[in-house]
Amino acid sequence: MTDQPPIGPLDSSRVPRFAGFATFARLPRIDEVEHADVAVVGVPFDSGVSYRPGARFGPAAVREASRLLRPYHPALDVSPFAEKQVVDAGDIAVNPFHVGEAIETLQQEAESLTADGTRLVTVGGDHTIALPLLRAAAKKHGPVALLHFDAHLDTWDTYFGEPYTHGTPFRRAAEEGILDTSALSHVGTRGPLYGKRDLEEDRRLGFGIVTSGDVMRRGVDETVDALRQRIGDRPLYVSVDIDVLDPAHAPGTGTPEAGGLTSRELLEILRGLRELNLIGADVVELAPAYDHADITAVAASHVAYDLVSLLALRKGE
Ligand SMILES: [Mn+2]
Repeated sequence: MTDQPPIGPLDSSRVPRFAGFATFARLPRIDEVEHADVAVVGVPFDSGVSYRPGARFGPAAVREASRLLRPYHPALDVSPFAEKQVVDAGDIAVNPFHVGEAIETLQQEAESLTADGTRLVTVGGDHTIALPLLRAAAKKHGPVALLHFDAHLDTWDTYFGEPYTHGTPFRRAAEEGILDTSALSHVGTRGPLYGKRDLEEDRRLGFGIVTSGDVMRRGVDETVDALRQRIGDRPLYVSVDIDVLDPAHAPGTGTPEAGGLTSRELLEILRGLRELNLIGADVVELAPAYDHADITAVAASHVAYDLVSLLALRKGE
């Protein structure tokens, strides 16, 4: 056992981790506390996917896999749940038959959840949800720097003529002026594209690319240094598509690409973001039906835990 006091009513020395309600990391529900500093919230929505569906079951799988998370984060030297009031805010229910309405609902719910200063770590759901989350973040903080971990650019224009899909959120966000175009980075990008123009258009929107191969060649520390320089003290939103990981580390996702990051590399890069001005984050595209032995769900739950821990490290709030 640790020297930390048990957090919340669920002391794992008395109630085993595999028993009880599956809130994220066995945290209290949002309606059980007066105020939340950080809320983990699910968005079970996958009506924007272009290939394998199933990310609507991501939030439930992350909650289940998160039972094993313990309250002290040694690499960041923080007990996030003791440092800040962290809660599970449940799921935001959105219309699975109407992408436009789902986006509107999600934006409103995100705005209301963050109205009192609560920071969100959102668990998707497909990547479509990043657009309304960024809109809500920018309404509060102005245009935000974006660190986007993904195998794909997600700056395509349309699919089948549709502008709101999981492959287009960052094109829309850039067009809407809610991103700080001096600090936009994709990390872990790889795999075939439709053409060279994809890269040219992405660059025109202001994005820099750190490919999965770049991370391997430069290593974590050099990668982190370059990202930190680009981000500075700007308000930062971090969006993690779990397909940034190699399919060996994340088989349970909708559009897998060979040659990705290891879960160790991803977590180490995230830990390198400590003391930046992180204002919100998401982890998306976990599709548990394609998972094996919870590999992807465990990875996603650890990513969410690291994002919560980074938010818990924020001083003076
Ligand atoms: Mn994506």
